[in-house]
Amino acid sequence: MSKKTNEPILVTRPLLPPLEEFQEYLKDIWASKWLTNNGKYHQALEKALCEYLGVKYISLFVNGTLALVTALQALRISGEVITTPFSFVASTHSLWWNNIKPVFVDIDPVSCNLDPNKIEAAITQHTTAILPVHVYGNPCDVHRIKEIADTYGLKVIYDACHTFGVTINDIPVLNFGDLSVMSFHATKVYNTFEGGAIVCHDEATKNRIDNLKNFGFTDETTVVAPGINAKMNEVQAAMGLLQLKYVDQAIVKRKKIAERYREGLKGIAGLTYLEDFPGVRHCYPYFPILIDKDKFGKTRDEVYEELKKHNIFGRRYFYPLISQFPTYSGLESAQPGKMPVAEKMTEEVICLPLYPDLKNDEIILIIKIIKGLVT
Ligand code: T4K
Repeated sequence: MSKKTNEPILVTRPLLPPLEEFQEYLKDIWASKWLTNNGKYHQALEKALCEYLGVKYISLFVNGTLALVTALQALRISGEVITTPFSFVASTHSLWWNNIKPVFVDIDPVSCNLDPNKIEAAITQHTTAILPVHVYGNPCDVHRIKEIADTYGLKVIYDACHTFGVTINDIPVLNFGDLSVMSFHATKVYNTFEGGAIVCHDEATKNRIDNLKNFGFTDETTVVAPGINAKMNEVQAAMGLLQLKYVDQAIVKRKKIAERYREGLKGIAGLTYLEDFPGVRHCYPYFPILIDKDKFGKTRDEVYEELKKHNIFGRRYFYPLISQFPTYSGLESAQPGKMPVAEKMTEEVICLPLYPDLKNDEIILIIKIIKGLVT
């Protein structure tokens, strides 16, 4: 038990295709001298992703954060936006960059996603949109959120940065909401080193998004909006094309690891984890566990530190809550006690290592260390 593993076991490691296969793409990019600005690999990846993901339109981005910022611009969102505090900070930073006031609403204890039952109470005359996050790739209650949005005339932009290929009853989760934003960061199930995308459902919106990510240009001399430079380059796009060959088997491996964790950690008092949702095809980006200190006998941080002693680095995604960062903690919706579920969860969560190459004996060791803490 006190044995240290040689290499650190990190919360995640990137999916990497065989280098030789990637070098072929690089040679071609070098020969073509076409490095970015809607090159052939960019175009090919948009097409390939539309097919793979089952969506109509996709616009590639240099990362997920700029895709979020641009998605809000594309729909001209302003005023107040209802969002979750339990996510990576970029979800809310995208509002800040658009001068929009975030209004935080508590999460559901089972899904960890924005609780639809608490959204309506937060709607004011200034509310223009809802920005929910499919946290850990688990779909939000998309039908209920649509009902609320339709009733109050609000837009819905999903932060789908954790979902890749996720479906609800065979319907791609990306097809819900007005827009969905993806991240292809190195730490994600599918990566293009850094990268991101916006999924939309009509050509006019796709064109607007494409203009906005290219300085607002519509042709060589016409600028229709104060756009930004958020284009994905050809090296990223080539990586994306190659990754599509390997992502399915990576998800299968992730699923097996999640199943092994569930099997090994079941029945421990004070330790819970999320189960698969009925009818959902998951992508298993993270394996969060929740530690109830009273029932487990140790705090989440004690579990985190014990793993660290063994060279195992879980991560407290998502601690602190976004609403607890100084940029947002002064907001009325961020005040302590307003979001009891999220406030509890952020103190209890730790994501265990999960990536396709994680070895079985490493999983066994992690489970053993956690079980060794049970008093
Ligand atoms: N919305 C949501 C819900 C998100 O989760 C994210 C990003 C975004 C929006 C924004 O999308 P992007 O603009 O990032 O495309 C990481 C990622 O940087 C971030 O993309 C991700 N969410 C977030 C949940 O995790 P950190 O600060 O935890 O990264 P870091 O550098 O500590 O890496 C995590 C682990 O991965 C470490 O143990 C090391 C390992 N790692 C990392 C990198 C970069 C590798 O093994 N290789 C690598 O290349 O944020």
